[in-house]
Amino acid sequence: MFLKPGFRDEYKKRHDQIWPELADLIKSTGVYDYSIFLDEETNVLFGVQKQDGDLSSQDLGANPIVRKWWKYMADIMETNLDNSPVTIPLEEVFYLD
Ligand code: RM4
Repeated sequence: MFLKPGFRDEYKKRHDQIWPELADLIKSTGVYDYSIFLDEETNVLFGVQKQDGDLSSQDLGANPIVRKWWKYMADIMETNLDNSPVTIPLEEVFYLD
């Protein structure tokens, strides 16, 4: 994902105060160990999460809570026309168990 420049503190603040209903929804989908890291040089947000199932947090766009969150976040992130964050799936090139 991509943060608009200058919004590091606001992005962190909003996630420190994540809506309980959104956190509950994400967890109930089977997503856990979910972190988002920011590269402050490029404003790239790197999200990594484990899934107990087939769905990731980005697959919940039909849910009204997620739609509301994406709209809330749209002023500080690069988004698609439906307010979903622009994302690039990454290829795993190394894994050590
Ligand atoms: C991010 C973005 C993601 C969401 C997390 C909680 O800023 O909106 O889609 O999974 O927040």
